[in-house]
Amino acid sequence: MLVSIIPLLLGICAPLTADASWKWNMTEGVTDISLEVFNLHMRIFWVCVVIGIIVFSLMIWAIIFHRKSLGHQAATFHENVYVEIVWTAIPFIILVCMSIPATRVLIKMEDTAESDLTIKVVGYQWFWGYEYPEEGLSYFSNLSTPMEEIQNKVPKNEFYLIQVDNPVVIPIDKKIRILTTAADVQHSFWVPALGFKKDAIPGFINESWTKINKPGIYRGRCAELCGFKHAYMPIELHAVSWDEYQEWVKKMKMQQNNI
Ligand SMILES: [Cu+2]
Repeated sequence: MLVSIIPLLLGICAPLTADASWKWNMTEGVTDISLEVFNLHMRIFWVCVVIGIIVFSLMIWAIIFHRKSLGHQAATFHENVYVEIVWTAIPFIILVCMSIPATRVLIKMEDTAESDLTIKVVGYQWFWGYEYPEEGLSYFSNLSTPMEEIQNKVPKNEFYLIQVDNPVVIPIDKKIRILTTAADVQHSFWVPALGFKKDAIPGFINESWTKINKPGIYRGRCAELCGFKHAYMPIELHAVSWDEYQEWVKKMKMQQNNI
């Protein structure tokens, strides 16, 4: 039995190890907040690993060495006040120790004060709208994957279903306040590299912020099932230098004025 299972498991795992881009863990992201979230995740993960090792070791040890067939009898812990205090107090202390750094990061995530720029993100069925109130700029961002690829008439390109016509452009090293809302049903703005996900709800404006450290193209998706083309509204975010951002604003304004 075991002999036949091992090659099967190796077969399943082989493509995962062969693909270097396949990662087991969550992303560290490209902002200070996303790194803090990652570190928090790792710290809590190791707490869980230690608890898991202790609990399962005790359980396996008890199952093997204190089994009924060896003549052992079940212990009577019922209404043992000392044991109940201990197994309530220990998880309580662990949870409090985990919640203090987590709350600190959450409070930091909510602090949108002193931002350099505001971007309003509006979710639509099934595309995104981006508004830059300070720049007087607004536009829509639609999926740009050709229909022929979706209908399997031509081979799919490497950015299949994750490419858009007008990406959202954000300058790096600036604190950007992001206002998220929706025009029809609920959507959710999620770019994993930024380390947060914000619901886009009609009639509500949710606030968040980001400060990207590294230029690059970061991709995300709508993370709230919003209808039959939910998979067709990706987010493509271009993080650029302040000068490149200014250039892009100028270009977009010229395009808008020509229309
Ligand atoms: Cu959606």
